[in-house]
Amino acid sequence: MYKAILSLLLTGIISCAALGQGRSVGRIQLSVTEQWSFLKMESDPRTLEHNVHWPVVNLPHTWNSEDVLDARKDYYRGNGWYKKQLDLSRLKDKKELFLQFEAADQETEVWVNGKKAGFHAGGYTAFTVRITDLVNRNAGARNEVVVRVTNRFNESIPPLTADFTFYGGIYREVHLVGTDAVHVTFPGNMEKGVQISTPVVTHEKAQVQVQAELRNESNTARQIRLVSQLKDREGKLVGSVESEASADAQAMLSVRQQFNELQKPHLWSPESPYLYTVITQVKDAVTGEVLDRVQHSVGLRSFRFSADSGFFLNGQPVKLMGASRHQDYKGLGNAVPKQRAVKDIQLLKQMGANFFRTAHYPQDQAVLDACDRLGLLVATEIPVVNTITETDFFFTNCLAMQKELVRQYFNHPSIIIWGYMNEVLLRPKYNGDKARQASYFESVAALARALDSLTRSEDPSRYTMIVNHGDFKRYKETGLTAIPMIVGWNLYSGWYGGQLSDFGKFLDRHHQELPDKPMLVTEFGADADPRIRSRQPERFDKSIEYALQFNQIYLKEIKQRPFVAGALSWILADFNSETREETMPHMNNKGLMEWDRKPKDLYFYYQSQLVKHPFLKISRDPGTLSSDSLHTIRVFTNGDEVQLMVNDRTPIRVSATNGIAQVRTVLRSGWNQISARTEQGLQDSARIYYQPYPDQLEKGFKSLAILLGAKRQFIDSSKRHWIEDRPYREGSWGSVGGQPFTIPGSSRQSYGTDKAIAQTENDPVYQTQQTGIEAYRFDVPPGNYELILHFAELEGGEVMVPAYNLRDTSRTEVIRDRIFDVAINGKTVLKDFNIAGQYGRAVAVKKVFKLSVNNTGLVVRFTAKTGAPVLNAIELKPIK
Ligand code: GCB
Repeated sequence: MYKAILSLLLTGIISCAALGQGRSVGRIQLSVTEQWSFLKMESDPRTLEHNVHWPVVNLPHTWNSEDVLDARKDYYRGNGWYKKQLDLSRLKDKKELFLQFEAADQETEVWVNGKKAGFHAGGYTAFTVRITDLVNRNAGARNEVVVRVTNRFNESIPPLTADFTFYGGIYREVHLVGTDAVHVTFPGNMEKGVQISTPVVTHEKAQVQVQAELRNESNTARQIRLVSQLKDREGKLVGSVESEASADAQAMLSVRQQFNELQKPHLWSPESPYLYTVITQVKDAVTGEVLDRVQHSVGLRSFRFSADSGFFLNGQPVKLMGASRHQDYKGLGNAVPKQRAVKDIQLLKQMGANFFRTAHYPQDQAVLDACDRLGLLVATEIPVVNTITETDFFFTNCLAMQKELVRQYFNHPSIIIWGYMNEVLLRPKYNGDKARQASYFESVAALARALDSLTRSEDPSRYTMIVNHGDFKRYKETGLTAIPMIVGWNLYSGWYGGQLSDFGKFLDRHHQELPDKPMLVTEFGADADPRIRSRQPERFDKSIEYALQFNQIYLKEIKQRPFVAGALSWILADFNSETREETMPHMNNKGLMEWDRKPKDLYFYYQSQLVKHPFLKISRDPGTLSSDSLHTIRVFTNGDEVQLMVNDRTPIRVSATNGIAQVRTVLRSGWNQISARTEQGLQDSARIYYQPYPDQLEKGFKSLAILLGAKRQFIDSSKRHWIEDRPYREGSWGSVGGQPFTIPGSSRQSYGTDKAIAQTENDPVYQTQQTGIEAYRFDVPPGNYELILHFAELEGGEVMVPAYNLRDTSRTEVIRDRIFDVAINGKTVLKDFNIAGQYGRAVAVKKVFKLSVNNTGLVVRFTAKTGAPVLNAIELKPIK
């Protein structure tokens, strides 16, 4: 048999743990990821009269990796067609043939040789189609598979709306599988495969059970022997069990087995993710031939949640701390190779996390395998997000999806929670009709009850969860806090609304009003655009400084409360959400890392809070600039104090508060050498480039780039650092008159707009503005200068606010005429300037002037004709 395995590997036959199936020998599994022909078109290309060229693509594939970033307010949601000739030569001896799709988003129809082979609804779980009777096995015969995938909106399939992008395509792998007529079933909506349970796990002993579901596709009954072996990590046999059964013709068969109790088992935990292996072989009872063989990892652990004292693993209290992950990646969309996906789990583990949420949908099996292997506890879920459709079709699809989730991921020891709803009362329908709304709420509760009881009956060993947004009363009244075993809360006090101090109060309210319900903080986070920095951080400014403050307060409150079983930062990495605007259009940038997984300071902050070993890291970020030489240096550490050395000066001691040792110290212009060390001898060093901006514009000053109406700074795509404006002071520079632009009626952000700005990749340059400005003055020495004025009309028109914006609704801004003149040193350079009239609204407009200035300094004057003059940003630099 070993020889057989070896030759299978040598001939390139892939046997991997796809679909939670484990490795297989009796069956053959071939990867079908290369050289598919693909067409993105609505109509069926097979009905076209003329020939069309089908470009070639490899899987994983999505057709949306680029259009989700373009300036258009949508992305292609329609049909994509894939076709391929199947090579069956290696499967000649196999009676049964299947195509396995690990996932395709979101409705998939499969034809083989022109005949319909199957259909699947839902973009995140796997499905298998039987093609045995559709293929032609004659030598040289062509077997063509055609797949239609569509990601169009379908009110019967969740997710309906959400703060992420519904990329279309076959974005995970596809396999061709050949089996004997008697085989283990494929876990899905209808079948269960092999399920391993561990009903008893203590430090003293463990019980391991196997429940195998088989199918006999042949017309004759077969006598089979099911042989299961339990091996330890070293491959040593520690348990074995055999059963005989008769498999009726064309029927399913279920066999339950139990190994002898294991004594003193190795338990699985994040610190010690010890995995046993269960190998299940289906043999012909008469000949002994192996008909099928599947293999699964098994982790032995016991766990429970308590409403008072949190989570316990193997009898010990463990605070569950980690992050959620969306599956997309810069440049790839959701079509992410397995290795890349697994890297995320390694990064999470290196962050010190022990907990992970596959928000908001089932993720690649390779990701869950990595959690098993590396030691992360997991909450997984189906994508019922924001809203539901009150139809049988929708309910049926939700239930089928949940069944697929539980059955396909059943054997992962890392999984402890099955979720099934996220913020489903976020923007409840029928706000104007309370009676209708009450019946909608009843439908939501009915769906929740159905999903909950299905989940409990499919898997009594794990917990169920509903995840809510911060409207405590609404979820309680609707009954959604009573239905699941755990309530998850997504809390953004001090971000979308309210104060940072409301967060702790909310946690206490849960404990008081729902004293029997275990709880998790399933989301918390603040936008963190690494290009935005602030010396006066505030809510919704998108600065790293505010996000750090936000996370410091949240983590402190979470740690203080034992009844909070755990918490998940939103989110491990930035992700695409096509409908978003703001400083980074189309992106949700609450990530601890950027979209390409470059860590932000937030990631290092989490390391300081979560890793168990001594930790020290100097922030490499350029931070904010100032006009004096004082710069803030930030060091992340789990020690109490660091010794900081700047450019060979005498080291200074800086104490760390809540994970951060921070000091304002003098830096020189240009490169600075910083090193830090802890008492235990841990060291880090960094080179930081620092360039204070000039207060007085003396001869030889380099340049100034200033954002008006802003309390934040911005580093643009060419690494230019824009600073915040200030009122003019004699002998210096600054604006005269006016006030910062604010969104009419917005309580969320105190300056600037949330609209994306067209014709620029540097939106923040244009998103703030001084309205009613009278002049801008630079007291420059005589010479030649380049002056650039940046404008954008920020006011007016329809603003669609996506659903994630919890409290804000879409708004219509008044359209007002705005016409003004601009003069530089008395000379009119823009006459009757009408930004919206000439360029449109929310469009970047740049005006460049070359000037010669004598000893009068430089004055840009704005004269209103209609409405108030505005200026968004200004740049000045001396030229030859
Ligand atoms: C939420 C949602 C999540 C969003 C997040 C946000 O509550 O569950 O899908 O992405 O807030 O960033 O607004």
